[in-house]
Amino acid sequence: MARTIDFKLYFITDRKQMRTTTMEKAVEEALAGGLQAVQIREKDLGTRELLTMAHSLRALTARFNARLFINDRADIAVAVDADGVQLGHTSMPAHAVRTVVGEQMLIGVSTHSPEEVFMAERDGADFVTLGPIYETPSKIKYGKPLGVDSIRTGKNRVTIPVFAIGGITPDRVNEVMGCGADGVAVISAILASDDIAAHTKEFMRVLN
Ligand code: 3NM
Repeated sequence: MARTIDFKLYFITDRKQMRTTTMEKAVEEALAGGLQAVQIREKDLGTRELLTMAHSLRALTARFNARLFINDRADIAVAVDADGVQLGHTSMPAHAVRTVVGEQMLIGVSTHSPEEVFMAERDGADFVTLGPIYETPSKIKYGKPLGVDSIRTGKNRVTIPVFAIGGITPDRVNEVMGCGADGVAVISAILASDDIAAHTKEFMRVLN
C-alpha cells in the first residue's frame, strides 16, 4: 500500500507565536480556511500536555479530513493515531522510526541542504522540508537562508516531495513552486496573522 502525500500546505504549531487563546482555536480557523495538514511542534511541552494537545488536534483534523503529524515523538504519534511524524537532526533516524510506527504512517524529515534531502530519502523519508529558504524571524535558530535554488538542487536528487520552509508567505509561493517545491511549510504567515482563515485561504488559492 502506498503512503501518499495529499497536501501542499503544511502548517506547524508554535504556542509562542499564537495570537488566539488556544492552539485548537488557531488550527480550527486554519482548517476552516482549507488547511490540509498540521504538524504539532511544541518542543518545550511536557509529555502529558503534548499528548492532550495531540488528542484534541487529532479529533479536530479528523473532522476536517486533514492530516496530523507529531514532531519527533513517534510514541505520541502512535498513541493518537496520527498520520505521521516529522523528524529533526536530534530525532531517531527515519529507518529506526519506521520499525516503531509501522508501514502506514508517513515519515517527514527536516533537512537543511540538498545533500540532506538526498540522505533523508535514502534513509526512508516519505517527504522532507527544506529550509530555511528565506530569512525567518527566528533565523539564528535555523541558520543562514539557503535561497530558492537549493530547492531545484535538492529535487534533482530525489523522487520524494520537498516542502519549502522558512519565511514562506503567499507572495513567495509562486517562486518556490516554480523551483520545483511540492508544497510549503508555514508557521508565522498563518499563526501570527490577524485573520488565520483568510491567510490560509490565500495560501490555498496560490498553491492551487
Ligand atoms: N524549520 P516561518 S525554518 C520550524 O529551516 C522551522 O528547517 C525551519 O517559520 C527549517 O514560517 C522554521 O514563520 C520556521 O518562517 C518556519
